[in-house]
Amino acid sequence: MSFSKNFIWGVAAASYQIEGAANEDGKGLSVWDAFCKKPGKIYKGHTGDIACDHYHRYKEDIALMKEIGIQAYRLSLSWPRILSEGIGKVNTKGIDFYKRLIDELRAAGITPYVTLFHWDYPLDLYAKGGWLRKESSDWFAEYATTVAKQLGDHVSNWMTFNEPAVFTCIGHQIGEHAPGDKLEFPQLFTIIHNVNLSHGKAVQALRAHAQKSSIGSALAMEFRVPYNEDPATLKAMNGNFGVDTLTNIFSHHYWAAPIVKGAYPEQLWSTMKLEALRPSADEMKTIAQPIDFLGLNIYSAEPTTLNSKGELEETRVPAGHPLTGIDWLVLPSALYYGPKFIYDTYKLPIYITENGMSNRDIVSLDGKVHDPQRIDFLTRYLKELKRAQKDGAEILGYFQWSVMDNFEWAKGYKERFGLIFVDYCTQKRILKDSAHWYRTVIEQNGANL
Ligand code: GCO
Repeated sequence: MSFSKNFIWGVAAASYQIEGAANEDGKGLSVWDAFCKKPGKIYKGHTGDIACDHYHRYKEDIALMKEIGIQAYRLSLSWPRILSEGIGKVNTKGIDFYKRLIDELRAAGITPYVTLFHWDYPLDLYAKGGWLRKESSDWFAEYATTVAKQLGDHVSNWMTFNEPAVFTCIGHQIGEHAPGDKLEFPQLFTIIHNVNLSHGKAVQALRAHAQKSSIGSALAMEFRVPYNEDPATLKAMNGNFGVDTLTNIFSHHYWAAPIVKGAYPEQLWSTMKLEALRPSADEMKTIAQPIDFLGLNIYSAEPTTLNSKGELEETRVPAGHPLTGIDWLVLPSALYYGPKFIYDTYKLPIYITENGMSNRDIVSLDGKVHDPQRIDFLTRYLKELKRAQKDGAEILGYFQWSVMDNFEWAKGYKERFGLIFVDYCTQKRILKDSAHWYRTVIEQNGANL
């Protein structure tokens, strides 16, 4: 059995992780440019200053995507490359880069899927108070309007945000990602809400200025999967595969619920003592603009079993349970229960906007990069995605993370997620075995899985 007709096979990457050219052609600084310079924050002091030098090598990279048979490429725009100070004057050279990139993709027959914000927040706006400021959603709307006017004739698939839960939690609560803040509730809720408002206003801007758009957001939320699909656990979970704890920013109630249903959970106001921050009905209406799809970034999940008291709890997996290079649990059924749960709950078509694995890839003596683990990982996960589609979830496409090895945030260049190997000393690219394998998956629309 293959995936549905018109299923989209893509790859993904993000501006700060691959572009480099951190100080070129009028680009302003982002919080990541600044964070990487702080001692001890990033593995071995790595930075995204050069990264994969994609800013200069995009033609070569697109040619490689074409060789793999990629149908769609999910890229993100660097906000401070387009508006050096975040708002105000447009940096024409920055916009021109994205126009060239998009033209090149289209000429290669690859559809661009553009994410407005994948974490490289303008440093100047952060200095003004960033996401904590009431005005932050208007700043984002100004940026979205600029993008829609400049690129809207050539792009019809948009995502407003990438993983708002991750940059809010890891960047502003735990402080391990830029900007490195350690905030608590209620301030965290202010950030969550301003990000959601920004999403709504950006959807309005895209609808107003971009042609024929299909719009969504790429969310990372935590899912629980029944470990070993044990029937008793499955029964107890009763169709709820999301995390509901309100202190956990990865709960779908903070992200999918407001943007699709226009509501945060009612318990938030009393349990989390946030009554004073309860948004107005008008704001919730702005947030819940009609969108066309939900994007899900899924790598793993919380394995769940019943304890001796018959309660559901996160299970301690047996010693030796498979892990990826970055130490994430291999749990292929995350790509079944995650999308199925979100589809059943929110009734919107779904794209898997990220999924993949980090692996300790090396260039072998034969000059090739053999990554059977990645092929095995992707096969297992994609089989589960096929099962979700067969069981009724409307899944429009799949974007493998990542097209090439790149800067993995606080882990620097240690983690290799790519289908294409990048030698960071020479910038030489090598198609890994998994890239050749992915080509056959695309050709057969997944029938060989
Ligand atoms: C994220 C981002 C990507 C990562 C990828 C692997 O999930 O953190 O969207 O930028 O590189 O997910 O961690």
